[in-house]
Amino acid sequence: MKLIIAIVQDEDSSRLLTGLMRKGIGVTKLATTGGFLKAGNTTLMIGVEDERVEEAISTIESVCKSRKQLTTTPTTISGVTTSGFNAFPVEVTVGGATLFVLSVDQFLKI
Ligand code: 2BA
Repeated sequence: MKLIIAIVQDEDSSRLLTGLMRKGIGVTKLATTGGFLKAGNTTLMIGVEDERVEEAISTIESVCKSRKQLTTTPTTISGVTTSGFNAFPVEVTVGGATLFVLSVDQFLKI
């Protein structure tokens, strides 16, 4: 068995939950925050049998889209780092999904 940890954008999370549940793939949704943008995103914990990992990944691929987002980056003026004030906008491309696929030693329901 594998545990897929999928970090996705909030906009895609509802459709992805529905898509996975329709296929009988169990999933748990967590509200999370990205370290760089410090904005909300969604982390899904998806436990699947080894032979269904590709199916789960292709479901994620079909739903999650990359998007461009504007952020402001701190600037340094005279050695002083500013945040918000004097910051300039920078465009970043947030990926459709960031995935970690881990091997599961034991899967128990008690
Ligand atoms: P954030 O950390 O908020 O990052 C959002 C997007 O900002 C990233 O998209 C990337 O395009 C950009 N970015 C991140 N760090 C950067 C940096 N140091 N310099 C310039 N641009 C940077 P993604 O790479 O698609 O990541 C989307 C979200 O996935 C991340 O949100 C974070 O929550 C998670 N993530 C990405 N890599 C991770 C990792 N190695 N470990 C844990 N979580 C990760």
